[in-house]
Amino acid sequence: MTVPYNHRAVEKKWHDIWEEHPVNVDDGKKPKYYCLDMFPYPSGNGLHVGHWRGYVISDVWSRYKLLNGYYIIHPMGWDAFGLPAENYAIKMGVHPAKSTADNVANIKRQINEIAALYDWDREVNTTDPEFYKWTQWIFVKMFKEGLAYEKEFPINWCPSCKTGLANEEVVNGKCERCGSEVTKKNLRQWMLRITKYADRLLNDLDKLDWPEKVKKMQSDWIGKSYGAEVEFPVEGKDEKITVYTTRPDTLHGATFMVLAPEHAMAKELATDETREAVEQYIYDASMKSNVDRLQDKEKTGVFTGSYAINPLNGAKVPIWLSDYVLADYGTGAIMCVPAHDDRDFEFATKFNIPIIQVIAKDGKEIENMTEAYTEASGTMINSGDWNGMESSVLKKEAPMMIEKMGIGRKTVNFKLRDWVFSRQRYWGEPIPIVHCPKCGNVPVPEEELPLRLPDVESYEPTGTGESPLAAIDEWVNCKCPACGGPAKRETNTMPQWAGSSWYFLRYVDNKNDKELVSKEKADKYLPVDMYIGGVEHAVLHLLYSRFYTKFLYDIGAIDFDEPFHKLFNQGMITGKNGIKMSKSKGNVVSPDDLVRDYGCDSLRIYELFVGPPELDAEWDDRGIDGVYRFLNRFWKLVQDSAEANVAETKEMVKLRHCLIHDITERLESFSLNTVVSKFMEYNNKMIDMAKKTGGIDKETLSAYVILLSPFAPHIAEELWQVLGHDTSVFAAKWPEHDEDAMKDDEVEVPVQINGKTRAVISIPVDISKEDAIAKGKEAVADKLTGTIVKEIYVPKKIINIVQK
Ligand code: ANZ
Ligand code: ZN
Repeated sequence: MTVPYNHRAVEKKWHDIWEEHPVNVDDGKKPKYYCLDMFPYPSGNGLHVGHWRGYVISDVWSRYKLLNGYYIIHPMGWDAFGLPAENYAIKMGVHPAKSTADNVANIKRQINEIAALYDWDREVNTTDPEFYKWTQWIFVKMFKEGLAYEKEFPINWCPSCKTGLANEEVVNGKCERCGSEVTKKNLRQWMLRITKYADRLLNDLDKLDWPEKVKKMQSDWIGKSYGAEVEFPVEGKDEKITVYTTRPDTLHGATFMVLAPEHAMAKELATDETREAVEQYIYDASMKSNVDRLQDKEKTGVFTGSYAINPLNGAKVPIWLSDYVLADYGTGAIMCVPAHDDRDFEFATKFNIPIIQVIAKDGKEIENMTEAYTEASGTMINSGDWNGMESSVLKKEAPMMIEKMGIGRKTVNFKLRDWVFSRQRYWGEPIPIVHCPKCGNVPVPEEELPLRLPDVESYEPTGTGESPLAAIDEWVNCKCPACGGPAKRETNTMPQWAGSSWYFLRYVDNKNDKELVSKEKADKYLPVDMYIGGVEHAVLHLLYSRFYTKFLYDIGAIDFDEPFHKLFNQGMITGKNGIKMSKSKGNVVSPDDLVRDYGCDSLRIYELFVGPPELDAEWDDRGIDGVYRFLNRFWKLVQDSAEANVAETKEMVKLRHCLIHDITERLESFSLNTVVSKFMEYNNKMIDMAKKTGGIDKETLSAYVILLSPFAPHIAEELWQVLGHDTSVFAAKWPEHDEDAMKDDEVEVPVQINGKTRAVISIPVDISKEDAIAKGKEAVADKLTGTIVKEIYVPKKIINIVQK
């Protein structure tokens, strides 16, 4: 009689044993493998099955590496500063520190149910002063290096969160957090000069083993473009307007010029007749949010009344203002070539501005243009000296030619902007700067860090653009660290991204109070080998982390300049019909009940079985039954076989090596859902085999158990014991397959007469043609009634006899 599978008993047993005897230990000899999860924000909703999926994927990968002889760094922590905790505090009157701690406790309990290899000794929490001491330390270093600076300018402002936002936090013109439309507000801000790293952030993408999609998103975000600045004199004035263009080849086709309404010269270009309309237009544009401005709607604009002179051919071009030109890109002014640019075409059509073609597609001028011809391919026309040149060639050479003519210069532009780094909110790291009337901005001395976040009575954002910290006089008023005179503390806090930009470094040395990370530990354990998390972080967190890592490399704090060698983005688990799981939609599936009813092992496998790990998948609880049945059947097979203790057969050996090969290959390519289906397929094969042989040999079952152990660690550990092993399955070695053992000795081939299959026979794979045909004829002897005219044997495939 075999013991039935009782997932609760088995899982509880091994949970306790592993706690006493961890399976992943650093013996100082094994190579390290650092497998990192994107750490969670401890929200009050707890984890749903979608979060679980990512953690299961990373744990499977970690355990696989463990079985391949590595010591695994697999830490977990909390990204706990930020708006949600603060908004919750405002609503419920609970201190964010308290609600955060409660949420951490709950999620930690849930995470523990995954039975992942997390090493809780390494835990970090971004809101812990011993952690944010170093977040502040990095800021002070950046300040000293001139990378953190103050600037007043119109920033993205969320009227509902009452705080400024980075460009990266504005999605389609809406606040990434709450979905409100983002407006503009003039505020004094702390900025980080990430643009200084633009080229390195772009070029070093080549070093990374990341999904191409994410690399592309980053390079688009950095947005390097090559072009020229061209200076257009203003008619009747001593001034010039510089435009930025990526298409200097089209310079002869510029029939007007457009300035952003915020351009410094916008107002002075107005004439008496146009002044009123120009000022109205500038005012209206300043009131519009970026969504309104950038959305693809009908173009608006106003003619200033002034003209510029095309420096190449002396043509007079009217100067307009329009909000489709952005103030903070290039020079905030453009030359417009309606024949070859879509937006310019639309604008020119609307305002009746002439359109001059300068590139003849396939050598012909287009009659009745209905849209711009935007490709840089064709022959130049209407372009003076440039006529006859190939546009693509000219595009590359024109910047140099323009420079030689003294009418402009070759330039490079980036879309990447400096990072708006202050938030007018309470729940974040205080920016460690003191404003002294005599000395200006003075950083808090490094030995005085952390600068602790004080308690406040009200977390309400003031809405004036000041943080609630501004209301605490005894905190704000301080002594200048430089001159000792009266000074005031900076009251803005850091954005949520601050802690997450470097937390992965701290895990390997989280108790060090002297350094962010010691040289010794950094050398030993860093950088991250595999990073697993959602794709939504492609340009925010993943770009910031790279920037921080490069900065820390530059100041000698670490000696590598890319944080994450390999990246895997898991897809999202959604509710029915692809709807994102959320409390408000009422479609959140909690893992808790499933763990209770089916066990951790079943849920782990089912999380992988729902679909390719990189794709989104709809959750449906019902499928977990099938996984549960699979584990039950496997359990019974091992129990029965262990008792029967049969010797291995040729087929069992072959199956073993095929299994090892198939599982390893799929695991290596991260095809985790097909790993699961392979396990099921082999399980069925073994059960069928066991019906004939009375059981499966121990070596085959042991290999199976090792292969299964990263996926279903508890049942694997239990069955490993049942098979008579007395150490942990995780101390075993990942098995290797033997190509020869996988080969078939015999193959089944159809025997055909005149192309019709009459029998199927089993023959040795290396049989000679004569023998194969002889055997074939024997099998269909009674049907061979005519004269044989041809005998064909396609090795391992078919025998065909042709008769008349
Ligand atoms: C003339 C021209 C002719 C252009 C043509 C394009 C096609 P990227 O690749 O994004 O750098 N531009 C420049 N500054 C701008 C601003 N502040 N706001 C809006 N548009 C701006 O694109 C650069 C091109 O975008 C520039 O090249 C300019 O238009 C426009 F057939 O100049 B082009
Ligand atoms: Zn001072």
